[in-house]
Amino acid sequence: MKIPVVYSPQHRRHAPDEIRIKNVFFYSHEVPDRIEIIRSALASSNICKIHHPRDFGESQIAKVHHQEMIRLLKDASLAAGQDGFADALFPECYPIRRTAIQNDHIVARLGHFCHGSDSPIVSGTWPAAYWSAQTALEAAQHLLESSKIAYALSRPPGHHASSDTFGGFCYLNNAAIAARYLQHSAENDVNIAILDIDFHHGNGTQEIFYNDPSVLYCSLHADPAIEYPYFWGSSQEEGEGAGKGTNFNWPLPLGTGDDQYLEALNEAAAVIQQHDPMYLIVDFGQDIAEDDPLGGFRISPAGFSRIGSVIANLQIPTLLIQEGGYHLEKIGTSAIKFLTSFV
Ligand code: OKP
Ligand code: ZN
Repeated sequence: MKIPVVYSPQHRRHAPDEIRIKNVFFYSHEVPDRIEIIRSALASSNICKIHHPRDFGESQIAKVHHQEMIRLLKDASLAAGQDGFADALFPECYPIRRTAIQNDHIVARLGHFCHGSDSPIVSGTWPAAYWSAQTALEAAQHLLESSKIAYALSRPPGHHASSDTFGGFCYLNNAAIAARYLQHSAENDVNIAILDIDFHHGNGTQEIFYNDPSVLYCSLHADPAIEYPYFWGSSQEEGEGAGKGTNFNWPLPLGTGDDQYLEALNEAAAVIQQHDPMYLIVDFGQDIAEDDPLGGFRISPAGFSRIGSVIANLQIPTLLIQEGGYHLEKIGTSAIKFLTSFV
């Protein structure tokens, strides 16, 4: 059985120019080549079969994201490059205390819904983000049709986007959208676990499920004391209200290698087993690899195989969703090493 991999060429429409001032990068590395490279590596590996996503509709996105943020993402994409607007739109003023004052100006709404300076909106951003979410939904559909694993080549990534904020290269939270779809497609809302192994903490996903005991969130990532997203990801963040005890963070030091990573991963695997989920969503970021330009861990190719086998051994139907991973010479091999344990 070949592993179903879902891919849409629509991601290429989100291709902002690199934006930097001297050596300060605002937008870089999150480029269309990433997905094309992974896809061609998987296609030639012989262990995967590529599928294109169906359109599951905007209603699936609206189960996670506020209507006003969706409207802004669409309007900003339409405005980019038109009527005196720049090709790449950024907020100019952030009402960080979330004033109730309404202002329908696009630049005002950008500030209202954006949490970072690294996420330009170009004319293709909405369609790319829309199809990135549909890609995750199509892969989820494969699990519902009893695949044991499916891999969504979603781009742009999603785990930094919350229900009403975008940032960190992320516009729509693909994992959260897929989680809600899987939950609602089952007879009773079933338990889901999300394991986020991207180098960065998935603040958006954490926030979406923070009060929700039915979706466990476990994340291994660089210590936010010294890395993006800086304000979220400490081990004290355990969930709130009914969701207390269903959020787990493993902040790890820069330089973390295979053995140290596997120790934390085994702890996360035990937590997941206890939650007894019907589906497991893995937010997969190859930016944990050694020498990733935006990372700082040192996971080797063999490490990716070991990570894959810990997760495969859980024997839970697994939806793999692409997040980060920026070392263009390594992301293909890292994905294949990871997947080999599932064949
Ligand atoms: C997205 B994902 C570069 C600024 C980039 C955001 C990093 C987002 C990573 N100096 N800041 O989790 O891989
Ligand atoms: Zn990342």
